[in-house]
Amino acid sequence: MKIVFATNNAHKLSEVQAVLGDAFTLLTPRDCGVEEDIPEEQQTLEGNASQKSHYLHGRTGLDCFADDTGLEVEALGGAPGVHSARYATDGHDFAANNRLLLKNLEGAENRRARFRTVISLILGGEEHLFEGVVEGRIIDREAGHEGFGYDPLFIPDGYAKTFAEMTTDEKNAVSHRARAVRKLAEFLRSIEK
Ligand code: ITT
Repeated sequence: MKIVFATNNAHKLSEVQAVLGDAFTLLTPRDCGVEEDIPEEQQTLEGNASQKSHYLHGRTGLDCFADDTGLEVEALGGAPGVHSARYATDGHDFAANNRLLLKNLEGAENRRARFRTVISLILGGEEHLFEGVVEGRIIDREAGHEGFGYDPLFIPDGYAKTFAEMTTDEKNAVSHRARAVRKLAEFLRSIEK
């Protein structure tokens, strides 16, 4: 099955392709002639995922899905949350975001955090939402070079290493995104029958 993934994030693309396997061919916005940034201006993950999938569907008329993800830190009242990409700066500056997160958690005893992914799928003009969550904690210095974003600071519950110290397959065994994508895949397989 061919489906468009409304993302400009190459890390997300490879994680999602690894979960979906060969039965699904993912097309990027660029593959469909969409070169511009896809807008995400809402105040919730659900709103942003929905805005991105609707935008791409509007531009191409194709079935597509989008992922919006946030890191929700308990001691910071759920921040950076929907603002995860632009926590420290206007751009996607992962290093600056991680520095700011560590600064804001200095001295905090409660390091609990969760990643939450919301996927919006537009299929035959109708929208379907899927969610994936992983609970864990934020450590006090970066560890590992795999993955992206906040991965060097996040250890999922039941593990002794960060997402950035894991292979893609190890991260996909427990991650927020993989959990949401497995729900998406199950839904797509069920309607193909
Ligand atoms: P698209 O909107 O093009 O899909 P994006 O990078 O803008 O890509 P999001 O708005 O969903 O995606 O992501 C917000 C930020 O959250 C992202 O820039 C990373 O800093 C962080 N993030 C998302 N998923 C992550 C993951 O699996 N591990 C670590 N950080 C992640």
